[in-house]
Amino acid sequence: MTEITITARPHPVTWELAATALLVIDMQKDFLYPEGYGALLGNDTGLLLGAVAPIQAVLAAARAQGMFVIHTREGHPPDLSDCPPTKLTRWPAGNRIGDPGPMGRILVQGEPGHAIIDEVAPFPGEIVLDKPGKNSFYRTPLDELLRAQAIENLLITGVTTDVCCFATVIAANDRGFNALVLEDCVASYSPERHTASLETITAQGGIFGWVSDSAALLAALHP
Ligand code: TIU
Repeated sequence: MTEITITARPHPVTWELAATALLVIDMQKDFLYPEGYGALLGNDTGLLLGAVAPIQAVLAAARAQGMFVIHTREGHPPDLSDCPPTKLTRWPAGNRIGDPGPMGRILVQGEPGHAIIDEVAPFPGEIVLDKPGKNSFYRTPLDELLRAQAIENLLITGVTTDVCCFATVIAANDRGFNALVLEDCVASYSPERHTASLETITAQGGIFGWVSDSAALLAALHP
């Protein structure tokens, strides 16, 4: 048994390494490249690119430790059968999930834009979960997979801070998992919402979880 202590706010955590998993959320071309879903929603995708190198460093460290690593991808099958009408019709026709774009159909599984960017591509054997919603537990086997590995603690990385990462932290908290967000390994289309989400997570003594960064995790893994 190996415990690690990670400097974090509102206070440090000491976690069993074998009970800690790394979640890499939705690092897909559709969110990070200027021709995909994120851009179609009116966002500057360049704001997300700063998270790539820190995630690479954390992935390398986690893999070296044999940590349980799970990647997620937001998207829908080609028939959009699991896409709620509310998610489909909230934006004007031509700017919708399933519409054709430069990277294929927007947010559709198997299309080029749906793929995880090469820089943080899953290794063979790592789990990749397709999810139709923002929260990574919704209509995925994530809960069962974590419990099967006796995972209690989640390190949260990926995009975007205030949407899929935030939704996943809130869901993890209700399901009895600890969640710690590595703030340089998550990014938002809005620096203000990034900061506000992290502030909400750590408020009230850590009401939803903790916030730390990649340097603190690497220091904890290699004291
Ligand atoms: N729009 C936005 O910020 N994010 C999403 O729609 N999905 C994820 O965060 N993955």
